[in-house]
Amino acid sequence: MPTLFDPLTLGDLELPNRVIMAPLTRMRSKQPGNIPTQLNATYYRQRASAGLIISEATQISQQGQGYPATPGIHTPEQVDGWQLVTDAVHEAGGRIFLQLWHVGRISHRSHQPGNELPVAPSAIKPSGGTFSADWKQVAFETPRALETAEVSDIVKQYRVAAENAEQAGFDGVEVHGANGYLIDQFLQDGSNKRTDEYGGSIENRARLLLEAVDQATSLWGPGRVGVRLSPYGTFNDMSDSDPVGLFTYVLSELSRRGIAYVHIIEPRASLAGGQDGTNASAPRTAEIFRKAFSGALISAGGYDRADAMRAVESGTADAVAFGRLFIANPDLPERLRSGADLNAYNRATFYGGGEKGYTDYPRAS
Ligand code: 8OZ
Repeated sequence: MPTLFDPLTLGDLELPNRVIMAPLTRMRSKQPGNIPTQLNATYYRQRASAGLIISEATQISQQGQGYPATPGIHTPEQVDGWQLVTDAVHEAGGRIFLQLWHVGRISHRSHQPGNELPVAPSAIKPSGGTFSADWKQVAFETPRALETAEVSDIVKQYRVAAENAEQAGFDGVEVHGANGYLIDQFLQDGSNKRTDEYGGSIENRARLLLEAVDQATSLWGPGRVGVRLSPYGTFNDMSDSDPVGLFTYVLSELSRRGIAYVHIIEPRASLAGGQDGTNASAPRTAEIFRKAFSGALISAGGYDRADAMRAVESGTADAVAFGRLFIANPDLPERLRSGADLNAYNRATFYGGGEKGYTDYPRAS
């Protein structure tokens, strides 16, 4: 079996190692406009030794935004901003995919065009809240259920965003189908009570994800498209009556399409700075879903060095994605390889702000 430090063929890409930088929301884009900057480029450049960088979740439209200062990929200024990032990563010898994101009901009017209600598969209010556009803690409201025709518009948003990602110089795209955002809201029956072709059966609930993926693969080719999923995750008030049936179907359809990888978040992971999301009773999903997908599997969620090495060496995963450890250790692959001490991360600087807690974590040497 290979080790965490061996190369990996991931779709069309050759990765020098299997230490992946997880998508990490940092809320540091330029305002107004949600535009990536030179500071963001510096942050990603520092982490270019990752086998693959997956960008922070990036809204495909204004309607798809749910937190302040997250970057978008739907305006020319954002495409230019991302070009700074991809150039920096490529100059440093790295590879970077853009994560395509629509938050659905995990939003607030202050982020929405015309201050309208957030949209969702069904008018079901999630528990909890988010930050408004001016960084105030606000409760979620009951979202507006999308009309069937509007779902096609959202599929088009994925298409345009995938085109913009190509223009911005990315190496591929990851469709965010995890953590209770729009695609996951469609997938899981706790949040999807629709009676049209996007609700009801597993096939219907998976339709939006697969249509978004088909837009991405028709443009990029399957070898440059990945999908992120979080079976059994409870973050953002998610639930499903049959996670094994649902995700086995989804993974078989993704296998058929021959995409580069799926990226599965272990439900034991604590998300959003540890506020929520730990499902201690859930199974190890990398193990139960490994057989259901024929391409590469990236596993994520609270891995340490020993766990990650074991996951790859035992064949449970082809690669492991690290979030918090990559925030604090720009040279994480080399530190894990050599067994060097790791810098501790500071939760207080995860979201928002500038260089502090972003580009000032030191390298080991
Ligand atoms: C933490 C804070 C805000 C958003 C996810 C995009 O959970 C996120 C996210 C995480 O996938």
